[in-house]
Amino acid sequence: MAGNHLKTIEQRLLWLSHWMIHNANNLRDKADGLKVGGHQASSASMVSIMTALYFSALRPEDRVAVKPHASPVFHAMHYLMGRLDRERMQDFRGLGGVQSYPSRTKDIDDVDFSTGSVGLGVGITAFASIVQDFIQAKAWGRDLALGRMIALVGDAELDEGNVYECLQEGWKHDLRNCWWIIDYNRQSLDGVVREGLWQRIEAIFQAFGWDVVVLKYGALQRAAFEEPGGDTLRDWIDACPNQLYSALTFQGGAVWRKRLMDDLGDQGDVTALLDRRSDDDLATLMENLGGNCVESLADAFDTVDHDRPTCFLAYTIKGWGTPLAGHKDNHAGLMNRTQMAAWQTHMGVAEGEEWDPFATVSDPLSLQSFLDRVPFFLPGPRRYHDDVLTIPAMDLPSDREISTQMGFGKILDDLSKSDTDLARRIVTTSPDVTVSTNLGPWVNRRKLFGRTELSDTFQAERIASTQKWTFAPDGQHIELGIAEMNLFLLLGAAGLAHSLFGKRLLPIGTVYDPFVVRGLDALNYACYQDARFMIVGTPSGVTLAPEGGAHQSIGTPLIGMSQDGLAAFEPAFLDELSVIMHWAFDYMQRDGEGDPDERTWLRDETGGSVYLRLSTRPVEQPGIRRDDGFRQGTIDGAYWWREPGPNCDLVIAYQGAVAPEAIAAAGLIGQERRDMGVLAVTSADRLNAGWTAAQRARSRGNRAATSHVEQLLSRLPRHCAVLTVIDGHPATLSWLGAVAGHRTIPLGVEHFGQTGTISELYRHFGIDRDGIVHAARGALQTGAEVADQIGRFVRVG
Ligand SMILES: Cc1ncc(C[n+]2csc(CCOP(=O)(O)OP(=O)(O)O)c2C)c(N)n1
Ligand SMILES: [Mg+2]
Repeated sequence: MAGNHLKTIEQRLLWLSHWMIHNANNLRDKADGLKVGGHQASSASMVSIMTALYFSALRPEDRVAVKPHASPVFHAMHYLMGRLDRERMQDFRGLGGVQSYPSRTKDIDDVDFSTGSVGLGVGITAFASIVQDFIQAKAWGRDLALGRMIALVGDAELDEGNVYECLQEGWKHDLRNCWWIIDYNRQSLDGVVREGLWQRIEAIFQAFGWDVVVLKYGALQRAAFEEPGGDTLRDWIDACPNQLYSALTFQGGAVWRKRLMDDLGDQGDVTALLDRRSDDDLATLMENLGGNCVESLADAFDTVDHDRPTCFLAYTIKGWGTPLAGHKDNHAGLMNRTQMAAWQTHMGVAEGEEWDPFATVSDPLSLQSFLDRVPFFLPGPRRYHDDVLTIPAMDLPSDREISTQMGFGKILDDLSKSDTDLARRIVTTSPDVTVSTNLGPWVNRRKLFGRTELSDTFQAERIASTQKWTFAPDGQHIELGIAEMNLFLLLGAAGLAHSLFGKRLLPIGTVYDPFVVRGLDALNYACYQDARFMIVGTPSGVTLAPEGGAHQSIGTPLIGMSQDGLAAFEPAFLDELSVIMHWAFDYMQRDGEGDPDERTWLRDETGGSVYLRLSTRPVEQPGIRRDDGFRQGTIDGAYWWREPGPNCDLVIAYQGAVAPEAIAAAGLIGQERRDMGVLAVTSADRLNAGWTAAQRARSRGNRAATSHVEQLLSRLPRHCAVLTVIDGHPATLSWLGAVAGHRTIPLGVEHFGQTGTISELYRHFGIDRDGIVHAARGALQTGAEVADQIGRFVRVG
């Protein structure tokens, strides 16, 4: 009975997913005449797998990353369950409609992981499982019911390197409760995959300790193999090249028969086996691969009675059950109107009933009562919450001279000594740069996470070392290998813990700043899913000096500015860093449910993740400032280090580790120009975001909206020049002049890779104090000339 329902659901999902794509491309008004797209063939390939999974195997604690281009099936499923309205279905890929690829933030149905960039959805499931283990091993997390973290994977998706990076990391962490179900349709976007890929897949997964379950034949095929001549048919199928199998599938029953008769027809039993079937039945038989057979799939899922990571290699046909089946060009292919009309008849859907979830269902009441009892859907949407943690005051180290990286380590070390909820919920991680990014003291106290205890042999052997490397279930640092993709996938998973598992974590990752780029797409997806974490890029810029030109970061401040969902800071002093970290722990916990775009003109209320770009350069500290103006300015992105006077004709605006240069240069110039100002920028990102947001708000009628940077700069005289300086790309700050119309001289770094001492490199790039003074004098001179010219022009005029 359940089997019948599964078959009915599978056919309903096949129809609805294809109809929503057809509607969007052929029936709905298309304002700009562009193709809408949607992947009918990729969806068809997955309907059986998703039916067996969601309607039979899954339990509410399980989580699934759905292959991006199976999004129509995913939404059709929620529509069938009555959890998605028809309007949104009709608006597939439209503004406010269901998304092209499942999205946690933009879709309203119960998406567990946003996918779209292939490979990332696969990887995050492994890290979600590790996070789940991390939580359950803690006193505060014991009540968590462990679920399976499941990825639905396209076979070509396995070309993405991050998949293998994550396999290796999973093996190190004793990964469990993780299933990857490969839609082995042997087609990618462009063509047909190489022969024998399955052997490579099997070997690789087994090498990393995974069980591999191959689902090659469906129930019909297995039954046929039992008939006389069945062995021969199976051998033929096994030997058939992927391309040929696809081509024959596309051509249908008569061509299948001819080819099989040509190859095997002189063998009496096989001929009889084929003769017992009509062309249509023969096509159905040949297309009845394991991954297109709900019955076989449901059985296979049901048989797993352990928590070992498991890879299901499910043979499927791309475009299964449709006229697109098997064609090598079907990835972006869509049924045309004529094909759709014929297919509608074939599917038995009456005209006018295309959107009816239960069209063609012979016993709707029985199906409804089955759907009402599907375990996975029973509890409703699974978006959880957890209490907001109180943030204790943070003590500041009193060093007279210290770098921001060192200060970060000390602040964390202080937290590690405290017995607070906040400290208990912090999880740190780093791609093999734990010690060199100053996480060491934290790890010494809070230990590494491992499901089983593992003591530090060096300690046991009494060999002197500053670092204790002890693993324990209550450990709070997750050790990662070098792969930066894994870092951001883990931060993504841990940063969603409150929503996925109802247990809040405050994840902090450290990485060498240039290698943010190495994990950028995973960072983007972590933010896109509204995961909450702190990422610390350190050391950064050319300031890391002799440590290596090849480790310099130039563009990361611009990444910090342009990355949605990430507030980027680059403090220079420790009191700034402490204010920012305190604020960040709160910002990371703000309620961001729904789409942050939609709710407010300043993202502040919705919260997000935080990026700190730090440095190893020891900087003399100004003493600890505690006044509200300083605090608020630091968080909003800037404050006056030196207030400009009424006749100010020069402002030096700096961000980050170049602070001593900017301040010293101002000291030199300021002797002649008492009114000059120095703007300490802690976050070009927040300054800029406030500026554009205020403009949008004003254009929407909120005339009072004004931003922090506008308030800071609008008081400067019109002729004042703004010199900006940063150890990073000058574009980060060069826009400051546009805020209130001031001429700007942007200094920074535009070339990569030269080693040297800090002073050599700063001089080389003109961001040392002399370089700043020189550029400022030039600007002032030009400024005077310009003013003079304007004056003359005015006089002449
Ligand atoms: C990182 C990334 N690169 C490229 C694409 C474009 N793209 C979308 S689907 C696809 C091919 C996927 O083939 P497969 O995984 O086998 O899925 P199938 O459609 O066959 O089920 C490609 C290249 C993408 N979505 N993400
Ligand atoms: Mg494929």
